[in-house]
Amino acid sequence: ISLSFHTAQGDPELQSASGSSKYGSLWPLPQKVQISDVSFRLSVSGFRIRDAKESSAGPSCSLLQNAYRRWGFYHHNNLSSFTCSELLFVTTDELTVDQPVAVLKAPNVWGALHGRTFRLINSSVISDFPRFAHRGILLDTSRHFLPIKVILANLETMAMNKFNVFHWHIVDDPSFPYLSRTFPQLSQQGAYHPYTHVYTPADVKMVIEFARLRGIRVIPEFDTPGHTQSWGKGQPDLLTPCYSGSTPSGTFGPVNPILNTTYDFMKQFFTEVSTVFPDGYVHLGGDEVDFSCWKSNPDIKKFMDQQGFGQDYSKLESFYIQKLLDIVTTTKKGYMIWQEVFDNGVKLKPDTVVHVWIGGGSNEEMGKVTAAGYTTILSAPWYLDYISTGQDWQKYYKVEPLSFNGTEAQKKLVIGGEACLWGEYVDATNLTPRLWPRASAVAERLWSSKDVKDISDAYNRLTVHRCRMVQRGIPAEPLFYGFCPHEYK
Ligand code: CP6
Repeated sequence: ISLSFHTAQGDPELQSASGSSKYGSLWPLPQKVQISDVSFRLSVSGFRIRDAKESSAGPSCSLLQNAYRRWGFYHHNNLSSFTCSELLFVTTDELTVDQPVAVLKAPNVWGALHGRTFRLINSSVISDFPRFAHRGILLDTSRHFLPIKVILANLETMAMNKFNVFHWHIVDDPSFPYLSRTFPQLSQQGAYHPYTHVYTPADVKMVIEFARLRGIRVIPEFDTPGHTQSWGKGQPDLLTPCYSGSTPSGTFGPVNPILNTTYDFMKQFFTEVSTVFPDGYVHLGGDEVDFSCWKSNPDIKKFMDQQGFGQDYSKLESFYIQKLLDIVTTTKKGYMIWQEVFDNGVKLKPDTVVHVWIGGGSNEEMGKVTAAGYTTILSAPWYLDYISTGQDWQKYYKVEPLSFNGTEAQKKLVIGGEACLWGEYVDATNLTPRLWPRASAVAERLWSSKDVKDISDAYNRLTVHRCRMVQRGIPAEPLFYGFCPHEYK
């Protein structure tokens, strides 16, 4: 895929209003940037984008035509509806600004989408590709319902930062906003409101398509057997009844792992999920299972004895997860799971992605998971719901995902990471400024080369990148005192 950007030559007066980085406002920094002294003027009227003659997808690819429109470029409208639906996310981009045209080459449409990065002030050659293939943001729509508008605005901002995975932690203890066609009573009973605080099939479709047009995958998480209080409201007998002494206390614990009806339900539910969400992976959770309710229940005790699990409730947890994994495998999906599932020794498919969330940046768990041969993604140092005063983006920025002890082969198994914005203290009013530009620090860590780590250069570029987000209508918070150029234009 190859396209060109027309510019006009000349005008040394026109300088970028950026800070002092020689890379201007480039974010995340491309793998390789060569900037020469020859400069061009950006002429608004003369600015055109067109697909190169040799382009294999451009003119016939509505995905790219839509991108040009979003980017505000003049382009020849092409009414062809051919969709370029390759499912390919590892990209190599190459961009050359050489005299009045800039040429962008990418091996597939997703690369071309990320290839908007360019610098036309000086003649330049940019060649670019991501360091890690999985660059995600987790949003939690259970603790607080997030209106579709907020989710879409976030996807737009993710694209500006070259994130390519939206991890949708869609349901959890407090509410169940996913409207299931098969089990509508789950959201009817479990959502904060059965009509206003739900994601209908049409909503979900819209999110997925909006994301796809920006090269972003949507991976839903349906976390079980813990974090499922809201499921119990619309699905009686799904959760374990807790006991106080010899009588049920009226409260419920994790999913009940000893009933056949549980697995019948999961089979139907995940079959639906596999058709609603087209991505090859689904996140199955498996984190933070509280054993106290299981321990109180006499039927569970009996089952533990029968199975020979003794007092080891993590064996019961693994028993459940194993059956769930087998069910999900029949839906032809791969799965991601939180690290506890691996820690408990559950037998996983070789392509399982283990999601590491406990510990810090230099993470022993990453060593263990990769030594066992599994692919992994890192979130432990990137819990963006945790706030403190000052420039905490720098802490996220300084993380080196491959700093654990391990072989080269192990390091290859680290496919990326995710910034998590858990929803306890976040709703539509504060999500965007809390996430951006702090998540941009994670974006550069996951995209750019390992040795891009000059904090003051990053500060200069990120300050301008943040102004660009604000200018585009994203209320991203400031890094420090100062102002944006657009404030006085
Ligand atoms: N919800 C779910 C959460 C958390 C997890 N899972 C969580 C745990 C500890 C912290 C932040 C978030 N709120 N479902 C753990 C993956 Cl510090």
